[in-house]
Amino acid sequence: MTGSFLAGSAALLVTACAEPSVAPFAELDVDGNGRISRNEAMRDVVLAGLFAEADENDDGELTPFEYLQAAHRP
Ligand SMILES: [Ca+2]
Ligand SMILES: [Ca+2]
Repeated sequence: MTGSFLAGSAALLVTACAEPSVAPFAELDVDGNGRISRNEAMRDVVLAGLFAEADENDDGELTPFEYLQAAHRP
């Protein structure tokens, strides 16, 4: 929890109007393997910005759970 991180998030929220619209999971999972890789996430500019934060276990892919956490983050 750092001040600079919070300041960055606040700036992002202003830009994203508090409710980021992320493309549907199925649309982003191009190869249909049930996970969104970093390359797949790049198709959605909002998710691309959230990817590092969204990938909670840091394995380079988003599970549906990780995706939902990121997509519905306030
Ligand atoms: Ca995939
Ligand atoms: Ca992950």
